[in-house]
This record gives sequence, C-alpha cells and structure tokens, in this order.
Amino acid sequence: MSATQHPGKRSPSRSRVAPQRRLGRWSLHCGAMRLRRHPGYTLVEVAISTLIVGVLLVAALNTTGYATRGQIDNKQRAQAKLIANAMLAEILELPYQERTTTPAFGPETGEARATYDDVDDYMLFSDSPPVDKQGVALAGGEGLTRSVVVSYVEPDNLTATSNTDKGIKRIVVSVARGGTQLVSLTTVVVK
Ligand SMILES: [Ca+2]
Repeated sequence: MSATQHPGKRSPSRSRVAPQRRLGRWSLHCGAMRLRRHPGYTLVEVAISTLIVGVLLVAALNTTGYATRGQIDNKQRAQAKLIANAMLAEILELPYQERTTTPAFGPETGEARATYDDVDDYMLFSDSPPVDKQGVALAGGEGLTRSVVVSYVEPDNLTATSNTDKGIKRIVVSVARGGTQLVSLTTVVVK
C-alpha cells in the first residue's frame, strides 16, 4: 500500500481485476457443477431419448405410409375415371331412344351390349372387370366393377327423377372396388 492510499479504500487496479476473478471463479464453479451433474448420460436420459426418437420415427413412417397410400388411391381413381369415361363415351354415341314408335326403357328384346342402339339400353348395365364393347378387358380394370344407371329427370331439376319421359335422361356411370366407389360421372342427354 502506498503512502497516498486511504487504508479503507481498494486500489483502482484491484477493483478492475476483481470482477474478472469473480467471473472466473463462477465459470469454474458452474463448470464444476455441470461436471458433477452431467458426468455422462444417465439411463433415464438414454431411455427418454430413445423414446423420443422412436416416436419421431413412427410418425415419419406413418407420414410416408399415408403419402404412399394417397399416391395409390390417386392412381386408382384416375384409372377408374378413365374407365368410367370410356363407358360414357360409348353411351353418348347412341341416340336418345330406340327408333320405334313404342320404345322400351332399357334394352329391347334380344339386345345385348354389342347391339345396344340407344341410351337407355344401358339402364342397370354392369361389368366386372370392365370390358369394351367387343369384350376386351380394359387396362387397369382388374378388381373394378362399373355400373350404369339411366333415368328420366325433371327438366327444371336434373337431380329429380321422373317417371315419364320429359325429354331429358340422366346417365350416371360409377366405378367401384370391393364395394367402395372410386368415381361417379354424371351427364344428361336431351331428346
Ligand atoms: Ca335399344
């Protein structure tokens, strides 16, 4: 201590150094605490980590499964739509009704698909697996069932069926797999 320093006061150099030393001791202390508290991973920590990783892995696999299933569903629906459209195109090539004075609703006597010649001949038609008019199986149709419903409908409400011919027929073509409908297409034809 120099002669000019007050006995009760710390020197400026000590006051500047002290905080650093305190910080140093604190850091070492904290480091020592960490070493004491975490000498390594405990069994509990390992178990929890394993559980978390397991849960995340299951979630990731589930997400992948859903995505794959979604892709398969989309592919099946796209194929079903093609097959339904093929039937609609086949029906829409034909006239509104049989060219007789007393047309029947549904196939006339002796008609089969190869000789269907008007729209309502397809009433309640169904094929499984779907085939074309010549009987050739359609690609991707394995396990699918295609069905057709033809109805008279009200001119001012196309969703309402009519018991009599009012000049409009509704055609619905559906494709299902195992009883589950994949696609349903609807159109109307006018007399
Ligand atoms: Ca006919």
